[in-house]
Amino acid sequence: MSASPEIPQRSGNIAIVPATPASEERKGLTKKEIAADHPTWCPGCGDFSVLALYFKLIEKRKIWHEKVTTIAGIGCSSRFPYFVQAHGAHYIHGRALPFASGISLSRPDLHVFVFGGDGDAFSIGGNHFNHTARKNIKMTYCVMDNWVYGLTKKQTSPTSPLGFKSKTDGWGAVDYPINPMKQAIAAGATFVARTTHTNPNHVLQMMEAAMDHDGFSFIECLSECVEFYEGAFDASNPRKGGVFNLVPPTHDVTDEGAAYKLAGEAFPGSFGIFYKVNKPTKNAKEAGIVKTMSEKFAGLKDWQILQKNFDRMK
Ligand SMILES: Cc1ncc(C[n+]2csc(CCOP(=O)(O)OP(=O)(O)O)c2C)c(N)n1
Ligand code: SF4
Ligand SMILES: [Mg+2]
Repeated sequence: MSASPEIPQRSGNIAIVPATPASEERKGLTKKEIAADHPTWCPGCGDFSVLALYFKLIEKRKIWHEKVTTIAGIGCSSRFPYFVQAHGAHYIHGRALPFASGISLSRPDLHVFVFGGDGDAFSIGGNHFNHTARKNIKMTYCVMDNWVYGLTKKQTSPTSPLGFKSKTDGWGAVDYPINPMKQAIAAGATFVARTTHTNPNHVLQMMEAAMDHDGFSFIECLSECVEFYEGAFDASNPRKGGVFNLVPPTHDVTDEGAAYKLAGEAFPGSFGIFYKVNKPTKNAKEAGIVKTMSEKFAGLKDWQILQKNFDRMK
């Protein structure tokens, strides 16, 4: 909790970010400046498109190298941070969100992006998803849903549809899939959107809106695994004879029931923002506690205030 010259400090709910002097005006980073290793995904994998749009977002929104924070779990999609030349972590399978929570809560000057797959998010990481959403910790979680475990070569995932034949369900999947949009709304996410890698403009739009949201923002981005689930999303791709329907303009994004109803539409469903409400974040609440305690125990060092608290618990 102690002040550091490099890390902006909190004052109540407001992050104090040092302004860049006009003389130091910087240009947005180019893809060349932000791209790291050549992505090792299979040719044609939907994940390429999501990465390209993340680069576009960084360039368009002028997120500087030292502010880019890209976190992931394990999976093909979770290789994401390797390919971004900036700060990031490829963390433990299913545990990207708690890791990202620590960064978000301690660094109010950063916007944390988390990328990962459907297995990472809803199998092993399912509990973390629910708890991070309900705590409304400020970050953007983009789940690249391919309806399969790609990295481990075709096992049934929690979003695989009934009947999907995989190495773990040779006769076809028998378990009912989860609906990521319903799960996010029910868990308490305050921004819930759906997009698909085949519509780049829409992906960028959703990433921007999610980044601008003060809270836990969730995006389900359909991202085809051409190796183990080819054609999964053809019905949502007009170039493959499918339909891409936007959320109707009459939809009220603050109406939880209406959002839940949209989430229940049969595939390919609608794309866009289903749900968005403003609720105090854990970030703001914690900052408030830090401020109150610092005032109450003025003169004490941060660790002494913490020690007092621990002593009370004995
Ligand atoms: C604790 C642990 N359990 C299992 C694995 C094996 N494993 C690695 S990735 C993965 C699932 C990946 O699927 P998904 O999250 O959908 O990502 P995708 O590869 O499809 O992008 C599994 C089961 C692991 N790495 N660590
Ligand atoms: S296995 Fe599937 S998800 Fe993984 S890189 Fe290849 S196409 Fe993409
Ligand atoms: Mg997957």
